[in-house]
Amino acid sequence: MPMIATHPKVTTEIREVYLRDGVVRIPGAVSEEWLSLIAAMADVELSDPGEWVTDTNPGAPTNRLFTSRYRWKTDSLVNRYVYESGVAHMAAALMESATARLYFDHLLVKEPHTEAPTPWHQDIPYWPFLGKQICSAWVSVSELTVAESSLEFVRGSHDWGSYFAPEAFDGSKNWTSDFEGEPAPDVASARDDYDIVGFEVEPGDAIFFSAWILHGAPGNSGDKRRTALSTRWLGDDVTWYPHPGSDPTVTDDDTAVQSGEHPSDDEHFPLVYSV
Ligand SMILES: O=C(O)CCC(=O)C(=O)O
Repeated sequence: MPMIATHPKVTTEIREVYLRDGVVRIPGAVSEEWLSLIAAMADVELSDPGEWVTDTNPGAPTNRLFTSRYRWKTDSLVNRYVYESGVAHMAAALMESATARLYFDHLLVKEPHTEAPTPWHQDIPYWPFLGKQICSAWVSVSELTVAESSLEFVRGSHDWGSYFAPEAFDGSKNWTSDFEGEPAPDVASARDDYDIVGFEVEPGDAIFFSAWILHGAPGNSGDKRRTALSTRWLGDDVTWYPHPGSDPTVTDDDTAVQSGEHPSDDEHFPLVYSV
């Protein structure tokens, strides 16, 4: 039996739910001290955005989804969060992995009264990896209902064996003209046909979910900003798979890792947790 990570917050029941449904909420996963630091970091990032940003309505106080990625190398708070918050360790334990490497950090701010939903999608086709042990840890800094844009999932869809073509979050057809995968199903128009689970969250709860699960979020109908910090984790079985339509932030030009190999590249995908 290979060694796998264990963590006190990842009980057998929680791990089984994650493996069966593709998603699980861990209450109080991240301690309170991080939350105000993340909220303050988001304020700074909104006024002085980093390199990998999407923004549906720059400067606006409503109707705006702002995202910023790959800041663990340049933002000391994000770097400390990656290494010290404990989410890498929990991700490894949930995935039944001995290790967790960081793929990227992702700040996702949805301003109050933002109508546009986050479209239903799978993460894996956007990413230059294959493997089952790959997940996100999405942490909200505030209390949220689904109507305030917490996340929803199609339970069990991580096991469908599907690979859906990436689409841009701003509603344009695809985020590149070149992509792999079949069109994603229109879950929003046929919700009753799917086993949808949504999560209300308290500050510091983490929603861990497989990169293979279909998920989305409604707009933010509430009066407060929705700030979430998601980190993306690679476990033992993950292999490098750059392909048409995959995330251009780290490509074959940046790494010596060859297709089909585990991404043992500490410069780009640092080993954050190991048993
Ligand atoms: O925060 C959101 O609205 C979307 C999050 C998401 O789709 C993801 O983290 O993969």
